[in-house]
Amino acid sequence: MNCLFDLDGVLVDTAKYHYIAWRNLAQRLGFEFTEQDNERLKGVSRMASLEILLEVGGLTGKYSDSEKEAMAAEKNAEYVRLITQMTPDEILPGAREFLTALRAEGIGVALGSASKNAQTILDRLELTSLFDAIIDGTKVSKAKPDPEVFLKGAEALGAQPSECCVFEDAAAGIEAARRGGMHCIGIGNPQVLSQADFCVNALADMTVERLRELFNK
Ligand code: B16
Ligand code: MG
Repeated sequence: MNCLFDLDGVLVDTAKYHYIAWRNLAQRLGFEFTEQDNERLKGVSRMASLEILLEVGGLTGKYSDSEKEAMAAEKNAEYVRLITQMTPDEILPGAREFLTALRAEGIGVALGSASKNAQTILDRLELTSLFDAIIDGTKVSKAKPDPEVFLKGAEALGAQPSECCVFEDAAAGIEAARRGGMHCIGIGNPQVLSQADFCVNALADMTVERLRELFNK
């Protein structure tokens, strides 16, 4: 048995930092970007996020590729400034305890995140040593709901997809797990994450026993 974890929304809430940096970019471009708009960016890659932001501002098609690269770089520079201030206090409830329990049982643990900043975040949270493999936005070419990130995670753990369980907070991530042939546990609203095997509010509600039940059913 092996576990694959999404990062933002599962182990830590980085969405609030993405929001600050995207909102400030929108402000410089002359429009307002709300927290509700930001919901659409969860689990979405950086460049796809920029396209959504430009759509919100009615600016789709107004900029060249190099101008968009520059905007994304500007946003990322601010985001990186924010996440380098993070501390282990920001780990979401139960995450460290669950990862530690999995390792104690010899269960493989990998990260499957869209973020190109995942390594910085895990280091800031002092979680890196709890992972056997880290697959992030620097190692994949296809964004969720494509299963690439999770298939690479399974491969790095030396496991078949059917021997893996994905923990995800975004519908696109659940779909990626399903398309990869994996079990999947949703973190959050069961109505939004209806394709998951089951949902919990947070990793604090997970135990190794509950995971074993899922695999034995
Ligand atoms: P970066 P996840 C995702 O992380 C975030 O949910 C999403 O909002 C962000 O745009 C994406 O990472 C890319 O992040 O700009 O740092 O490469 O949920 O897949 O862990
Ligand atoms: Mg996420």
